[in-house]
Amino acid sequence: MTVSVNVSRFEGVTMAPPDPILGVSEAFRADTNDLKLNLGVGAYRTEELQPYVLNVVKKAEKLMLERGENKEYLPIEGLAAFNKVTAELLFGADNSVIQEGRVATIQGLSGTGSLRLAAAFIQRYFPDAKALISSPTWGNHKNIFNDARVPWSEYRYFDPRTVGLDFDGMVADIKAAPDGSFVLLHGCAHNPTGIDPTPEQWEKIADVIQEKNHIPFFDVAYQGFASGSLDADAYSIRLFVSRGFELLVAQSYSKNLGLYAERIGAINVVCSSSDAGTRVKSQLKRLARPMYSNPPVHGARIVANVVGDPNLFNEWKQEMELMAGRIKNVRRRLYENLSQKDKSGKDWSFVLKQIGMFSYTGLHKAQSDHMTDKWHIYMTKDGRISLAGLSLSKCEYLADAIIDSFHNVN
Ligand code: KET
Repeated sequence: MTVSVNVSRFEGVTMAPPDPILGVSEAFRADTNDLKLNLGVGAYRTEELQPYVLNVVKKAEKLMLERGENKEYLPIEGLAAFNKVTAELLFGADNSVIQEGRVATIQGLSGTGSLRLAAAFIQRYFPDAKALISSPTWGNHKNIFNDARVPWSEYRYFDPRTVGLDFDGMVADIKAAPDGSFVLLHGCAHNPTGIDPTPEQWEKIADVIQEKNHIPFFDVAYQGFASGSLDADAYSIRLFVSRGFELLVAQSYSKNLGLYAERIGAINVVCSSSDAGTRVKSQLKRLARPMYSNPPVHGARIVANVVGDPNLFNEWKQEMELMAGRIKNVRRRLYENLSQKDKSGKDWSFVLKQIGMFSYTGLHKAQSDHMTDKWHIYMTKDGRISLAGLSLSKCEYLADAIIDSFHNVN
C-alpha cells in the first residue's frame, strides 16, 4: 500500500534564515560578476585568492598513506596521540596541569563541536549557571548556548567611540553577573572586532573572574593567527592556568592548520585534581556517545603528525608566520589605500590596530548591503571583513568600496 500525501506533514516547518556567515558564501557562489570578492567567512586564501592546503598537511597525509593506516572507530574521546599534543600545544608541555594529569581533553568536531559539547556539559552539571558572552561575539556562540539550553547574557566589549575595548564596561558586567557564571573569552584575535585585552587587562579580568567565582571558558580558534606565534597567542590561557583557575578551552585547527573541512578540534577542561579530571572526561564521553558516537580520524592524525614531529612542527610555524604575515601585509595596504583615497580626514588607523583574520570596519547593515549590491563584495552584515580572503591587488578596489559605502549610504 502506498501512502499518498497531499498536504505535507512538514507544513508547520518554516523556512530558516540563511546563516549570517556561511550564508554569505552561498550568496557569493551565486554571483556571476567578475569583480566579486568573498570577505565573509574567515578562511585563508592565497594572494591569488585560492584556498590553501599547508605543505605540512600534505607531508603528514603522505606519511599516513605510506603507513596504510586503517579506518577503525576511534575511542569516544578521540585519538590518544592527538589529545596529548593538542593539550600540550595549548598549555605548554611542561605546564603543571599537564604534568599532574589535571586536564580532561577529548577530541571534538572542530571548534564548534567542542563548544557545543562543553555547553551540553554545562547544561547537565550546572543547570542554574549562566554563560556570559562578549558583545559582539562570533554569531554562532548564541546558537550554541541556545540549542544547549544554557541561558546567556552579554558583557560589553566593543566601544564604537574609541573603536577599541570597552574595558570598564567589560569588567563591570562580569562583576554584575551571578556568581559562578561561565565567562566565554576569546583566547586571542577576538572575532569579529580584532581587539584583544592587553596583558595588564587580562590580569584584571582574571581578578574579577576570581572574585566572582566565575569559570573561564576560552574559545581558541586562532592560535598562531594573531601574532604568528603559537606560544604568544596562548598567553591569556596560560595566565589563567598559572593563577590556578579551573577552566574550559575549546580548540580548533580549522584556521591555523587550514583543516576547515576535517572538523578537528578539542575540548579541554582543566581541573584542580587529576581525579576530577578523570570524572569530567568520563562525562564528556557520555555526552558525546549519543550525539556523534566518536570523532573522525583523518584530521586528528594530521594534527598528531604535525604537532608531534619536531621537523614538521617547525615547518608549520614557518607556514603560519607566512599566513599571518600575508594578512598583516593586506591590512597595511588596505589602511594606506583608505587613508590616501579618503579626503574626509577620517582616521582609519583602527584597521592597523586590529589583529587576526578580520577587520571590523564600522560599516552598518545598509552600508554592508551596499558593499555587496554595488561592489560585489561579500561580507557579514555586522561590518566585518575577512582580510584572509583579500589580496594585495584587491585592496584598492576594496578601499574605494568602503569609502563610497561609508560616505554615501546613511
Ligand atoms: N570560534 C570562533 C571565535 C570562530 O570564529 C569560529 C569560526 C569557530 C569557533 C569555529 O570554527 P570551526 O571550524 O568549527 O572550528 N569562525 C569562522 C567560520 C564560521 O563561522 O564557522 C568565521 O567566523 O567566519
